[in-house]
Amino acid sequence: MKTRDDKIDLLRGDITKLDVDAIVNAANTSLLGGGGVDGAIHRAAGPKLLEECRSLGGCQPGQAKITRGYNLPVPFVIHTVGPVWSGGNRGEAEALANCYRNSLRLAAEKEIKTIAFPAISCGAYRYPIAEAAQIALRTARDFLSASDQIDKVIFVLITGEIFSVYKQLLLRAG
Ligand code: AR6
Repeated sequence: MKTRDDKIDLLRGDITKLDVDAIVNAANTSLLGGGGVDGAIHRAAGPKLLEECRSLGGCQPGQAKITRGYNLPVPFVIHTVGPVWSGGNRGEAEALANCYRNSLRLAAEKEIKTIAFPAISCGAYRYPIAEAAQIALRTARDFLSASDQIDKVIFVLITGEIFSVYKQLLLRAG
């Protein structure tokens, strides 16, 4: 039987190159594109992604919405909006956990089996990496323990620094 950690993988690289059922975008509340991983996803998906995003009416921090993947290798993109870090006393941890939880719930609803996440909020939104990585891993583990709907969660980290933080946390008994 697979344990929940057999279902979690780490990968160093560019999430737009991944061939899974869905990749998650670290978007902003407008869902109309931006820099970082959001910019990379929109560039790789092409203009039809923006067109579909326009119809979604934005997204609040912690929520998740789904679109098709267009020119990306994936059939689906799940767009979520992380919290902007502002010291840690403004509900940032709960909002970040909600991003992972609601993305996984939405994926399960759509019968998505493999899903890849970037390090949500760890770029322009300045969330401290170690804390954000802990929330990402804990929320994925909790979800995978409670449900069999998702086969694989891949955390795709573009920088070596963030990759190492995740790796150390994953190696530690959860
Ligand atoms: N693949 C994987 N990870 C990536 C990629 C990529 N191609 N490109 C960047 N990262 P950020 P946020 C990493 O800033 O902090 C946007 O403008 C990056 O190194 O993309 O949630 C949105 O429109 C970092 O570790 O997202 C919002 O306005 C992580 O992805 C705002 O930025 C997240 O960094 C969201 O900020």
